[in-house]
Amino acid sequence: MIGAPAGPDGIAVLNESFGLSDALVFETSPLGGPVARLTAGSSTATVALQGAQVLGWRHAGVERLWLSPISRLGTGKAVRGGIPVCWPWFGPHPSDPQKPAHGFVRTRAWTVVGSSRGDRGIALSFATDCGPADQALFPHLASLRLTVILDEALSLQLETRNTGPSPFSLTQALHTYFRVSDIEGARIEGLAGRRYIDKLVGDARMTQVGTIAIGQEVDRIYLGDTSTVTLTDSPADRHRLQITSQGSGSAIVWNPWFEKTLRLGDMGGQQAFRHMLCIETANAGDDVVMLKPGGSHILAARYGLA
Ligand code: TA6
Repeated sequence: MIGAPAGPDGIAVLNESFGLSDALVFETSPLGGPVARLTAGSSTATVALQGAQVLGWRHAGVERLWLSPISRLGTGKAVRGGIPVCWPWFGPHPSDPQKPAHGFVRTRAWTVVGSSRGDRGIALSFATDCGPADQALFPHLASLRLTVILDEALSLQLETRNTGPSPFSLTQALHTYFRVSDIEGARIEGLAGRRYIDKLVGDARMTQVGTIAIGQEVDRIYLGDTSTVTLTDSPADRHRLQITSQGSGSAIVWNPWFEKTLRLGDMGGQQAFRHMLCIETANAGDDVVMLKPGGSHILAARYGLA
């Protein structure tokens, strides 16, 4: 296993060990840390070793993910945008507000553990463990592996294995920031009739009626069958993005709108909320994963043009 590279030597070792000619290249990102650049056909993706976080995905000539223009790697804070990995809890810690929101693996260096090229695309795998040093945060032992696959789509598979002697419960998310031309033109289909927890109304339980349009701050955990969701950029948009999930019983829809954008302070502009929309494949809310010793669970998402 190769840890986070220390400068050019580390990048050279990664390319020697896992590079795949021009299809998979490791380099130092302008954001200030090591990244992998994947190329498959006309698509490209960029993944940081920090958090095993996808930072960008360009498909059919269009950048599909939103990334704050003031994002930086190596600051100790999660990068705002792309696909942060939230684990082993989603949102604030259920009982200890001192613990970091969305868990503690999105800011750490993951280890590259494998790469492969198939006839249609590229796969790159990262790993990290929840070990003795993490027990104050999460008193269990676990191994994580995130595999990113770039072909005619972008797929992520997050596998958790309980490597300790005791069972534990887990909530998690692939916290994906999609780029939209203008939030008020975006539409989300596939969640009509689903119950959701409205985080902005005291966790009130509501039911989605029809297609989702966004005209204010939205922070909802949809429950039940959320396995196929479609994002349309605008009514005139021909490119409908389809999100298919596995191992997930919940999906979060989030847009901070204006006031929360100001409070967050790292969105890169007061109107940044107009160009992003989070649709997150998760196990969150009532959707909790229980893992026995030796058990494992895969949370997977695939993004492609419908
Ligand atoms: O997924 C929605 C959410 O839980 C929001 O409540 C907001 O906190 C967002 O995640 C971003 O969280 P972060 O810790 O990355 O600022």
